[in-house]
This record gives sequence, structure tokens and C-alpha cells, in this order.
Amino acid sequence: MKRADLTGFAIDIGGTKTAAALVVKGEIAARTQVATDSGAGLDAMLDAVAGLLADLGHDRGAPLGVAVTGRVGRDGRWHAVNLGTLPAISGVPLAAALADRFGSAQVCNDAVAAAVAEAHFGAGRGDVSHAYITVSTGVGGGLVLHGRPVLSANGLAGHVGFVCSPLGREPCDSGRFGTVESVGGGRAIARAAAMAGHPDADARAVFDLARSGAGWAQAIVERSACAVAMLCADLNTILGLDSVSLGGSIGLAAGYLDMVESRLAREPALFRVPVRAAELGQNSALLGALALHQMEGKP
Ligand code: ADP
Ligand code: BMX
Repeated sequence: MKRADLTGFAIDIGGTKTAAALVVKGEIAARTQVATDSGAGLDAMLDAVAGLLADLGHDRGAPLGVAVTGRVGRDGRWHAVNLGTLPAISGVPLAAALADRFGSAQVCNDAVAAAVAEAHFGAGRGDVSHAYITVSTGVGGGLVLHGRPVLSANGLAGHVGFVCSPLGREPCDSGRFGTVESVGGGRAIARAAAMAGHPDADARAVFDLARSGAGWAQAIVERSACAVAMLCADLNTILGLDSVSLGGSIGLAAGYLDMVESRLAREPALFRVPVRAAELGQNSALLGALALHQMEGKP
């Protein structure tokens, strides 16, 4: 698959923001985004998507790739794995509703889409086994082996944020306990700040305070990066990875990758893996969703 072959529209519904792009010959020709209404049900989510697509000049039936936070089963139903992130998304018929409203559309998990784009056109280019990890509202993942994403009928494959961390001390809204997401994701960082007496600080504010020297904020950021570094070593142990790319607003925040790398350097050499910033930045999931639309039926 060549990046230059990608032309069409793409949507990325995250736990915090919903982005849309018009892609022409593999380049982002126009991009727009709004805050995700995290309490919304399917219809309201798709109303927001319709508004973004209208702004970009989408016509019914044009190629459309849609990446969403949460798992999407082969039956096209969309489920939040972490029900604290999208409480109203539990088995809703996303693929059918997209086809009804917009004509042709291909839907997948946001981190799987990003992994496909990074593996083919970004930080994992040329590698046989690549993992993408997003540290964002949650912690998501996608695995691409020999150019193909690892998928499962229930849409759970690749959800590496729900692996348990040795640093885990809290329940996770997935129902598990002590997941990487419950230590390192944006919602977890905000919750840790609240427990440290800073109830109004979101993850971005915690990073700003850490940079200006607040020790409590530095400790929270460090814990997130350590949990992600240990996850990279664990994934490398299971899959024999050539590389990992790190995305999401937290994964891409200044200094975060350095912290992950310095924790990973404490692992025995055998378990270390090269970790790189997602080369496509905030556009990985958008480009990957459209790439998967193109690969439809083939992955
Ligand atoms: P989404 O989860 O919708 O894909 P993001 O990748 O932007 O969206 O992740 C959202 C999380 O990232 C929020 O918790 C937000 O507070 C945090 N965040 C946004 N910008 C920054 C930043 N510059 N530094 C650190 N954290 C950030
Ligand atoms: C969560 C999970 C994943 C998603 C990841 C990153 C939900 C709603 N989402 O682990 O499916 O890939 O977050 O998503 O259960 P983001 O919103 O943080 O970008």
C-alpha cells in the first residue's frame, strides 16, 4: 500500500477530541476537530461527525475511514472497553449507522488505525513487527505484524492499555484492576492529581505543573512513563518487536518519550525495544483509517 494512493475522508473519534480530515494523495489537505461529547450516544456522536464531514465537503458514498476509541467487533458493533470514558457506547451498531448516514465507510479501533499508518508510512516503516501505543485519554494499542494488523472478532485484540501493570494501585473502569491505562492514561493522570489535592488539573495541566517544578506532578508523569516503558518491554517479550511508536497528546508531549526511554534502559538489553515518536503525529489514526478502508476485506 502506498501513502500516495490514499484519497478520501477520515474521522478519528477519541475520548477527548473528534478529528476529521480530507486526504488527497496521502496528504492532509484539510483538517478540523471538535471536543468529543463523551456522554453522547451513537446518534449524537454521528451528528458531530456529520457536521465535520459537511465542513470538509464530503459527499455521500465518498471513501470514508472511521477510527474510534473502543472496540469494534466484526459485527460492526462499537463498545467502550473503559465505560468511564464513553458510558453510552455499549454495543451500538456503528457500522450500520455509518453506512446509512454516509454511504460507504470502514470502521476500526483508533490505535489499530494509527498502528497501520505508522507501520506502513511512519515510524515503523520497513519493520516486520511494530506496535503503536497511544497515551491519550486512555492508553491504546495496535499491533502490525508482517504488514497486517492483529484483529479479533470481538475487536479486543491489541488493547494493550488493559494489561495489568506492576505500578497499578487503582481499579480501572474496564472492570480490571491496576491496568496500564489506570496508571498512565489522561483520565488516570487527572484522577491522580485530584487525589494529590488538585481536583481541577487535567493531564495537560499536570504536565505544565511538572515542567514548572511541582514534585507531585512530576511523580505522576513519571509513573505514567514507567508503566508505558514496562509495557513496551512486555510486548517485546511476547511479540519480538522491531519497534514501538508512541502517539497521543501525552505520548507526544515534550519530554515524555525521553522518560519512557530512560526507564526502558533499566531493563536487561534483551527486553529493550526502540521506541520512537509517532511520525504522523496527531494524524496517524486518520491516515490509518483511510488506509484500512482501502485494504477493506484484505487485512
Ligand atoms: P484523544 O484521547 O481524544 O485521542 P488526545 O490524544 O489529545 O485525545 O489525549 C487527550 C489527553 O491528553 C487529555 O487527558 C489531555 O489532558 C491530554 N493532553 C492534551 N494536550 C496535552 C499536552 N500538551 N501535554 C500533556 N497532556 C496533554
Ligand atoms: C482505551 C480504549 C481503546 C482506545 C484507547 C485510546 C475505550 C473507550 N477506549 O484504552 O479502545 O484505543 O483508550 O483511545 O475503551 P483514546 O481516546 O485515548 O485516544
